[in-house]
Amino acid sequence: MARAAGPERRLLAVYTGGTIGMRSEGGVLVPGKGLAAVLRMLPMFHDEEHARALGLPEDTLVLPPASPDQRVFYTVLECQPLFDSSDMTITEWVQIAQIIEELGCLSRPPPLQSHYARYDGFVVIHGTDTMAFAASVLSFVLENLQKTVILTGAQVPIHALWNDGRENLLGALLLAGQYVIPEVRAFLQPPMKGVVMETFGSGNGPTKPDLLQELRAAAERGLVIVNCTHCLQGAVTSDYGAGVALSGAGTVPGFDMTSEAALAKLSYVLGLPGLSLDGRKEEADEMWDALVPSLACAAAYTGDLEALQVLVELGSDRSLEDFSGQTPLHAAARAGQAGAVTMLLQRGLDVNARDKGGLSPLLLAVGGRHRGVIGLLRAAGACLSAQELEDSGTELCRLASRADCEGLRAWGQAGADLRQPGYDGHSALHVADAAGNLEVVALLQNLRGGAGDQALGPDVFCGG
Ligand code: ASN
Repeated sequence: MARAAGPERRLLAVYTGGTIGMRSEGGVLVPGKGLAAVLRMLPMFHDEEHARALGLPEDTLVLPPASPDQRVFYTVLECQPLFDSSDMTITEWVQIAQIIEELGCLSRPPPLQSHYARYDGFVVIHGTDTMAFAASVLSFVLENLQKTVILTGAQVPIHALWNDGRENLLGALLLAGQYVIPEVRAFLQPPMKGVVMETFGSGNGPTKPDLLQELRAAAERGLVIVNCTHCLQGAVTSDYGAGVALSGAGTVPGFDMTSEAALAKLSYVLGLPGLSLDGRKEEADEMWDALVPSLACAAAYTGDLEALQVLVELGSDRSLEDFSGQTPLHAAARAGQAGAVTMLLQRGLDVNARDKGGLSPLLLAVGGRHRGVIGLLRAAGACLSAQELEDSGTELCRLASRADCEGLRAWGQAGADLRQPGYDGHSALHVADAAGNLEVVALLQNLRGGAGDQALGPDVFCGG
């Protein structure tokens, strides 16, 4: 952003609609015509004396002097129809770009010279509902922009007694008039050190070669560009070619970080004294290590096999344990996601891994009574530790007292000895018998007579 030079700055204010110029009709706000006439009557927006002295044409307004040696002149170009911006679509946003770039107002014949050539800067007066979309479209459509384009709007109409419109519009006119803020690409130029980009869906963006080339060149100059999704949930993944192209151009995937978090982290990292680009790479690796396992666990928990596969591949040469020592196999077992468990076992994840709380996938599957998953884990060699086998007695008694047959079956299938006494020396069978719960008694007796996974005694012994 640089201060604009010259005694006269000429702006085009493209009025597309929005609350800022709305009027009340039948108790509801609708787009209102004649914004220029309203502005002409407000001294903060028009210096009538100066306009008269200069003999300005009817359609030209001039701001009171903001600095002694510069005046901002502007023309309001009112579009037809005017829109509540929630009614605007890509067509209207492209038309705004066309107004700026080439022809003329939708309602007037094209001027001899393009608006882009005739004006020093542009203010787009737009409804706030979809302003963010309009801004995004313009930032992509107005290629190689060298002049300032500012979007503004309001929550209260400008002619209301109290309103935010006057300040917003005046701020936009002053900024566009007094400063040169070229397009977002130019944002990649020094002295910029880091940029957070917000992209679509799972981190996808335009793959136009010139854009990718700019990103690549900036990344090679040492600019750190973090790619975050604008979605509230989900993460930047490598599912789409459009996303992979951005990382291929040197951007750093922000995974599920919000843009705010990415900006804070980037500012912190870039602000650390004496940190070299290599140091930043290490930081990026740390970020990677912190995020991939958590994302893989989340995908395993929800049974999102596609995402899980990508993440497991991404982290193939690194540990997939998250901060709590949990692996994706723990998460899949806890949620009873048999498909994810199968995939992870095939990928060779440790079936008996313990998290920081000492829990194994098998124990978590038992806790959730996920019999299918218990079967898969046992077949892959999962077993309860000697300590767990010993401690299981008390848990079995608790289950028996609650007549929790599914829980008892799960423990039996996991290899627990259903005769194991609890802390007071009584077994689950004693508890069920004393409570007169015949169903549980029958179940425990039946399991006693079973074989393999259903047998009373553990058929697999683990050390420890
Ligand atoms: N509905 C209005 C619009 O987007 C909201 C506003 O401008 N404050 O046009």
